[in-house]
Amino acid sequence: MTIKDKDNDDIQFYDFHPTPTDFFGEVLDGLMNEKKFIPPKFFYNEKGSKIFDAICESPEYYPTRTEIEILQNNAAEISKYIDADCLLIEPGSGSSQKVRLLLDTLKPSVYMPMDISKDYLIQIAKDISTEYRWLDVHAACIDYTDKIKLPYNLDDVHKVAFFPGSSIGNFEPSDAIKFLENIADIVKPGGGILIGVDLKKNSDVLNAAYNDSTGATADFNLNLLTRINEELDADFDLNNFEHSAYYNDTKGRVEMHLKSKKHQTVSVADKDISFLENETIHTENSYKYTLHEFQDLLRAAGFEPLRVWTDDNDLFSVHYCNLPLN
Ligand code: AVJ
Repeated sequence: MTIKDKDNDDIQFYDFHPTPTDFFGEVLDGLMNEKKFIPPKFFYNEKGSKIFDAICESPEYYPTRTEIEILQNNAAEISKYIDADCLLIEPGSGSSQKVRLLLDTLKPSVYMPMDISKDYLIQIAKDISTEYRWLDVHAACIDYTDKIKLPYNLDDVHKVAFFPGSSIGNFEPSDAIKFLENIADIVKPGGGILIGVDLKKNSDVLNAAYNDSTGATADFNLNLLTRINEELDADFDLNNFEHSAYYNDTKGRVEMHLKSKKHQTVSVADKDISFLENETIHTENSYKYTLHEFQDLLRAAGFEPLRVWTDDNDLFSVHYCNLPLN
């Protein structure tokens, strides 16, 4: 094995200066909508990200541990579809935990984490670079819901996107296709995507996963109101709202809401927002797919599904697909 002569934590960094999200504007828009909603991306402040980690540890929330098991059990087979020396791109890389399960087996030449939080991205990129001395790490600060661009073009390099965690489930199916088309544009014909997707299953299992016994999911949902109180000068009384999550069978998705326990008025900055008893703020959709439904979605974006791995209980799936050459 050759160890590249790079300094311990050397990385390349590309800043695309993503537009900072307008928390205030988006929250007010959502709360003044006829059907109140707040986009799920706002869950993930520092506290919210910690609570999300607690969700993943809860006995009922199976997706994270199941996907990790699938990646661990099948890393060798996965690597048959992906060239060593590829450029491995991860949109929304966050803590880059799951990619670590693949790096030693996949042996990409470049790992490109992409994230909107610049400081955290650089820290994680440096950690990976220190730990995997043979790997070049090229971090890109970018909003992956915008049009993603690569900082340079490597026409001859096999480009593969890694999108784990069933993050794709947060998109409306039509937006999921647009996102996948954006990925197709980056990886180019011959490139591919390795993507984790939560599966449709008995609704009791789904309902339990989003109403875990430790209360972490409820905390995660309610933390949104704490964050609004702290950052936007609002006065939500957390005792007057409750976590609500259920599988909507017609739509094929788990919905999360914050339900008002009574008729009340809340002020956000200088705006008064009134709630009827049982009125909700819709905070998240988490779409679930059958293997065939998701393969159709991949095909609609131009990908060719080549292989799918699941766990023994068919809870979760990891798909590999490529973008055909013509
Ligand atoms: C990170 C979006 C995949 O939808 O299961 C977990 C977020 N919300 N529990 C999911 C979440 C409530 C999670 N995703």
